[in-house]
Amino acid sequence: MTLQFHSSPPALSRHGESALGGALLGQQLPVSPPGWPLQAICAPLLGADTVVVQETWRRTTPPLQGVSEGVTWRRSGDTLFGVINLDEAEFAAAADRSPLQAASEEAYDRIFRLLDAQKLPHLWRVWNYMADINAETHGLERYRQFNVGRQDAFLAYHRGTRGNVPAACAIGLAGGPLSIAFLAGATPAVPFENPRQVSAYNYPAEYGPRAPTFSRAALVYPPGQERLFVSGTASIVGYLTVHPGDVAGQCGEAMANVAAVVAEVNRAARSRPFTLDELVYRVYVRRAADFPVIRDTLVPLVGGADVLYVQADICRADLLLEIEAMASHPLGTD
Ligand code: 3EB
Repeated sequence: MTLQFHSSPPALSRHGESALGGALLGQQLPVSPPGWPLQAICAPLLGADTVVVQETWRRTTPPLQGVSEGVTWRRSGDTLFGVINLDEAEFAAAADRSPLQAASEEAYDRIFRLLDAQKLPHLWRVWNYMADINAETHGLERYRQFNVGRQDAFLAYHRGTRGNVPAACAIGLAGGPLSIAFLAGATPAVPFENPRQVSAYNYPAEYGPRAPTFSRAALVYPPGQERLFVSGTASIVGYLTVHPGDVAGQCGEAMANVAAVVAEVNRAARSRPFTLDELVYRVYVRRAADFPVIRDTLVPLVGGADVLYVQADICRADLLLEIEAMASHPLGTD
């Protein structure tokens, strides 16, 4: 598995031959070849080509692949990448459960059943996208509905909901299905928290009836690699949003959080320390007009790093951006 970055225009059939899976971002997305788990993230790109494949998870052995309960997946050795898209319209609202909550729980239930069947219990990294993430329906913001459904699935499948939880992001798009991509393996991910922030799974109830189920970062160990995932990271200190309305302030604070969690990771990294200029970043920008300020704030902090800017909504209405990142180091097998 290696990381391929910013291939454009994407030649999907060529990628598909050697890929475990990937993510395709942009507004007019081509149809992906069948059997290839490719998460389509339909959103405007800022300052980049109209469509990119940001990451292709390469496989080293012929893939096992399938579609299980709507989860499209490929597996190479003990690493599995999958994507599930669910249309909320197919989920009836109940008095105590919105369609998004029901769809979120169902999506994670199906993912956990697949991982149980594949005997790959460890969820490493999850990418969650949903429409209208800040809209309030059924008396609750939709992101919070998602958090209830997600946590119920973790509980139903006897997975911990604090501490040992995957790295993740949860992002709002203009429309489309609930879309969840994930990477899983046979070895546990090593989770990390940020000393500047309250763990998301310990957020107080004012942020929703159920806390979000994710860790701030994770180290995972596919064969011959030490791979770092930094979860979606925003301008939150403790559990409070800081610099409301100040996009440059939020950008600096979010990067301070990325730096703090990477410093935590580096206390445990087995390969060598991860540096901020070697990470591959995806930055979600709520208002397209803020892109130049965000880019000008970020570039001095990340040096020559690869950064993809995507217009999307963040899971708190007062957050103007969110930054996620990843990197991979070779690791001798000892
Ligand atoms: C935060 O720190 C910002 O619900 O999976 C970041 C990463 C955020 C992941 C998730 C949410 C999630 O709370 C939001």
